[in-house]
Amino acid sequence: MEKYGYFGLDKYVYGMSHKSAKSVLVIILLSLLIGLGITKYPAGLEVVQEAEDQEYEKSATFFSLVRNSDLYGILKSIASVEDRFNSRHHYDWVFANDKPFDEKFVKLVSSMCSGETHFVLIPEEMWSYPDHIDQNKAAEVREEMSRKMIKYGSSESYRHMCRFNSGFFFRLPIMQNYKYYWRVEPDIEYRCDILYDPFEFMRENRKVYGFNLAPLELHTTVETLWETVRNYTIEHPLNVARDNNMMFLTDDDGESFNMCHFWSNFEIGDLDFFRSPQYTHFFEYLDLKGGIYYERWGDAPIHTMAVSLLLNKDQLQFFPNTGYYHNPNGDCPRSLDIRIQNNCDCQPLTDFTWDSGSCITKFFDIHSYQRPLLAPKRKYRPIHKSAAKEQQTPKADEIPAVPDEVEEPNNNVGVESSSEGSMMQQHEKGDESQEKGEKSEEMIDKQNGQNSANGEVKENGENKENEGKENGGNNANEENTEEKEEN
Ligand SMILES: Nc1nc2c(ncn2[C@@H]2O[C@H](COP(=O)(O)OP(=O)(O)OP(=O)(O)O)[C@@H](O)[C@H]2O)c(=O)[nH]1
Ligand SMILES: *[C@@H]1O[C@H](CO)[C@@H](O)[C@H](O)[C@H]1NC(C)=O
Ligand SMILES: [Mg+2]
Repeated sequence: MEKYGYFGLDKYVYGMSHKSAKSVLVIILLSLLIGLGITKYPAGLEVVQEAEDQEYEKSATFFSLVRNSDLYGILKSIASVEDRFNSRHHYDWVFANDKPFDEKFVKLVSSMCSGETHFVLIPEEMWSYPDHIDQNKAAEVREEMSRKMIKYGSSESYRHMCRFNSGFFFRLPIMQNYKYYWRVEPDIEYRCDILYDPFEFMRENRKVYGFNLAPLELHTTVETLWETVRNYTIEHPLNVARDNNMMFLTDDDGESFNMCHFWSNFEIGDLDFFRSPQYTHFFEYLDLKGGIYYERWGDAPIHTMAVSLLLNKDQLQFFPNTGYYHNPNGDCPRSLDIRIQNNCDCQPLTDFTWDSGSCITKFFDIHSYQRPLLAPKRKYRPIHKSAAKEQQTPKADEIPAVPDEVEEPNNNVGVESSSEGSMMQQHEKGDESQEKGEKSEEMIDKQNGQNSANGEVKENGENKENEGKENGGNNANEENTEEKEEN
């Protein structure tokens, strides 16, 4: 099985220059084969793979839902995506808006994309109340949530946005041309090179949903979502995958939602799944219950619950080490080797992946993946329940005493290469016993030879972090102040 990330890099780095030469060969061979009337190519013939790749490249696209006012934010995101990945691949980019894009937007944006661009207007039925929603009740809810100062609680358009992202973006006519999408929001950043092709990885490994960060949702926005989804699984048990990822969503065997969700501002997904009868059925059930408007169910928890229940858990893929950043959370490889390998310009102390407010530990635990060596070894703790307790005893993430130099190279958990030969090695036993040998981020910081000021920033961030446990990443940690100012 082919390894991705650290070991597989040469294929992606050094293989590029041969590509055009190969294409010529493919065309010649294909014409020969077609000329000979051979329709089925012999297995193992390299050109067959290459031909498939070319066809496949056309069937993936970046996707951004944006307003005209998001112009400069999305330009920044595009510049980063192109710089770190797409300038080598030229994938298409679809931009969708509930209002017509203006000329300046189209000009500036299309000139920055290296692939084909499409600017589409969202049909009204995909961006409005469904008939069954009582709009007066929805307005009352918005007022009440506004009084409670719940983020976006007062916004009507935010709810249309959540509904569109939950149930409709994959139904846009333009999206029918594609099998995979990669979602990009304004003002995001990739602070590392992405040296392999995640789309290609998704296809080759039959992955359906790729994610990156997994913070905790604001519980005030999803009061009845779990009960609704649980009812769905009871009423439609055949729709639930047998080897699902449900344990990611609950710490008490299904009784309650633990607020863990894949942060949907980054996602790489298989559109055919979202267009499938299973997902459609699931979405329509939730849509009918009205929680998108009567509460503020986000597309992130909706997608997360869908992919965690309707799919087998090996159809989900964690994509770390991209240096992805969406305020206030980011991924930054803690390993110096990986940062050098991927040309990262992120500050490892800003990494949220292994933070105590992150659910990646939980994901690794239930998948029995071994954590990267520099990740904390402590057990996943159900934070949402003990949030009050934790507030009194803020605790920095522990980091094991492993200097970068001795790190195993395949710790670059770019992606697992297969469910058997996983790059995420088997999960180590005895997490707790290792806690004593762990050290603070300040110490790791010193090992990496960085200045001590960064350690202080992290400490402040850690103290604050406990207040914002169930924040969906909304309460910025102080460590992110820098990035905020950059935006
Ligand atoms: N066309 C359009 N796009 C929207 C609208 N509201 C939000 N979006 C887009 O929907 C996505 C999510 O909206 P955001 O405002 O980023 O919401 P969020 O990520 O939950 O919160 P922050 O990024 O912290 O503000 C982004 O790509 C936005 O550009 C809208 O009214 N119209
Ligand atoms: C779940 O189903 C039960 C039993 O039918 C019902 O009483 C309850 O209201 C449902 N919950 C939600 C949130 O729809
Ligand atoms: Mg956003």
